[in-house]
Amino acid sequence: MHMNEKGLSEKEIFSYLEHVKSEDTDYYKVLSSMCTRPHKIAVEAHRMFIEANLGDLGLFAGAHRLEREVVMMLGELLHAQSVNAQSAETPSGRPGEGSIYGYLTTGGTESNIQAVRGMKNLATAGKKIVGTPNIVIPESAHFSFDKVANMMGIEVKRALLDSEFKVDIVSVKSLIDANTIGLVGIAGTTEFGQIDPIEKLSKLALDNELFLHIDAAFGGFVIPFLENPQPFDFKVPGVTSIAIDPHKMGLSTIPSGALLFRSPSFLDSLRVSTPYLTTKAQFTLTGTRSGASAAATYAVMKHLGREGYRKNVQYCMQLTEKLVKGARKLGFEPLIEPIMNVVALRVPNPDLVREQLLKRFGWNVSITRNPRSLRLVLMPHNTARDIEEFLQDLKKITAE
Ligand code: 0PR
Repeated sequence: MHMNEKGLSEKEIFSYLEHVKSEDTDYYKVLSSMCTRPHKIAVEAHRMFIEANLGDLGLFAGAHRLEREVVMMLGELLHAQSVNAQSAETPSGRPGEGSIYGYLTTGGTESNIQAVRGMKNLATAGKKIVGTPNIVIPESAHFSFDKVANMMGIEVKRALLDSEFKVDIVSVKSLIDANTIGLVGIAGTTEFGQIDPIEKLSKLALDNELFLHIDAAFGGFVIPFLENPQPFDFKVPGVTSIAIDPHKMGLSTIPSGALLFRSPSFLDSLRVSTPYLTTKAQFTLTGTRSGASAAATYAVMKHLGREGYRKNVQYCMQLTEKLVKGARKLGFEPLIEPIMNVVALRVPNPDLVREQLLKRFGWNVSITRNPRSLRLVLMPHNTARDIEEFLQDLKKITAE
């Protein structure tokens, strides 16, 4: 592929793009993804703000307003106390008083990186750390923490899981030492959809004066809308930061993530001066960043409201129950009773079953690492009929 000297016509370009797009899935028969088709109102709003750059807030005051409003709505959802939203940068460069502190990221990976970067900056400014600072995370943490370990000059220690795939508090405790700066808990693990014992982690964090980051990239738009939500957010006193992704169960467009902090000192610790911009400081990891995703997230959150998200979660949970019930009839048990719309199914030879499901029937499923099992994420793009068909296909493959 080379760049031609003379430009091609729009028609030529789009005929090629149509052709290439046909290689993408349209989410039909996808049971492996934590993303889904964005809500159409999010797509419209995204288009409307397509050129907005939140890296230069002075030029894009409107998009910035939408970012602040989204941060405020997310703060409310996650029980942050105050009411005036404050996004990552303000014209004065200083976070305001009585605010919800946070900004829109590109997703869980950036949020996790920034949360740990904030911990490191604050801890090394305050504490006498001799040697390499470390954090303790669950064994089940998303691989974005491998990137944290690789880029941040801190040690990442992994605590064992209990029989229900929640982090084992005794193991976390045993890994804390004089160089530990923070803990991580997960509210909606990537592989099992499990929620760590956040209140116990909170107590450990408070007793040892540690930061506690909650990765609710997936669960943030699920747990608040479950029938019996478990405590995972700022209501739990030791929680210092939360990652939540509108581009997963929030039904917004990619790239829409968010990182919220309990206190302004966290944002301040991420500050970099931006001498020649229209604003004095930036607290974000990326410089140029999408205002379109702020508009998309604003639009879908306002349009759906709590009721809309509750219905969305109810729908996905009904699919989850249907799948588990059907799988049990075939003799396959889930590794845990699903907490949210993620199912890990114990089937014989999961790697082979996965391969056959794709090759023979076109189903995209994934696999958990330890133990190896069939991982299925039930998303708004799936239907009850799909689940019935999937179960029939699973039966055919496993009966042979
Ligand atoms: N934290 C948790 C708990 C996650 O599940 C994920 C992503 C992240 C952080 C990182 O988020 P970003 O990828 O937005 O930076 N979990 C999904 C996964 O790894 C991401 C995904 C989504 C993968 C859709 C595939 C896919 O089709 O499975």
